[in-house]
Amino acid sequence: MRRVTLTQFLIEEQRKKQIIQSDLRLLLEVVARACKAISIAIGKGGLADVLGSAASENVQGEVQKKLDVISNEILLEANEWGGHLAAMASEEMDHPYAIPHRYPKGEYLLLFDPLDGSSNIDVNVSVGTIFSVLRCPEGIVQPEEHHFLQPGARQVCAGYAVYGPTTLLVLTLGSGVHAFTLDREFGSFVLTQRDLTIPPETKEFSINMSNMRHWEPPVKRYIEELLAGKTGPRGKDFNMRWVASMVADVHRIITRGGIFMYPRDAREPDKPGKLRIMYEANPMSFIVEQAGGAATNGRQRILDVQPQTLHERVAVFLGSRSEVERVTSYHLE
Ligand code: AHM
Ligand code: MG
Repeated sequence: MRRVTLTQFLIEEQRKKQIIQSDLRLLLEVVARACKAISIAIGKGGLADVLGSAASENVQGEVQKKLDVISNEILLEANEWGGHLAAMASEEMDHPYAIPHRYPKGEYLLLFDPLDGSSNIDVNVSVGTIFSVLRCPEGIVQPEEHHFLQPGARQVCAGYAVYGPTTLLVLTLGSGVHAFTLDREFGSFVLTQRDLTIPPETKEFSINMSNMRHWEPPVKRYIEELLAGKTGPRGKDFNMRWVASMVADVHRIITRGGIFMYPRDAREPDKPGKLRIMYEANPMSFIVEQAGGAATNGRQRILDVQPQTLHERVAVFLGSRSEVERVTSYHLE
């Protein structure tokens, strides 16, 4: 097979489909380079002083890991100077990050979860970076928080990197989902899978079962039916997997099917779930839909939800279409 690097892929897409302008291409290449740098920082582990907690909390009151802070810095530094962005927002920062005045500004907004699943970092399990690109509303030179609050359907592109046995970058520009593997010797991302598709049927589900007592009735009903296996209403046995890194769980689903759920629960009744719409749910839903799957909050397509605040949370059901439709229909009954 001809070896296609990320750069070549993006240039060819631009020629064929006219879907990537050169500033968007620059943006994606810069994000990919930042993911490479994060991958290197993570890979050093105990050899460098990067493991463990930083002495800080993020806006959600979660203790930040040193690598959360390092990854956030890497993404900011890589992206602030290129002239392709109007502003950035991160799960790890209270407010949007304005592009410093000394640099030119562009027309895109970049949002990211710099290190998703970072509670796994000290135990050497896969973690990742998730990102989403929106267009800055026309005529806005100093974007504020409300300029980011666009429904996920307006994303221009989205992607994630998984730092696992290999480092992978998975991307959608709204025309299929493609995976690139980091060739560590050459230092470049190489296209290894084109047009990933999620099988519509599955026998695998992904949820943190320890929260079962806090779930709403439709989720309890759905999971109980899966657990009943062959002799239950579903007539087949299901298998469960939960890495507790959304990137790793979603990547498994993109690869071999399944359903991923983080429902709202009674622990924090005023918060609809744990995952954040702007940094996690929207980009992953865009990718999953582009791979032929579905993503809802139990009641509505996630990409149609109008976010009200930057760090808003949302319930998430995504993956193989038939399962997402079933659990959504239980909520609507
Ligand atoms: P994070 O962005 O702070 O790492 O939190 C998000 C992570 C997801 O990757 C994962 O699906 C979920 O939290 C796991 O939550 P739990 O520990 O409740 O199982
Ligand atoms: Mg996260």
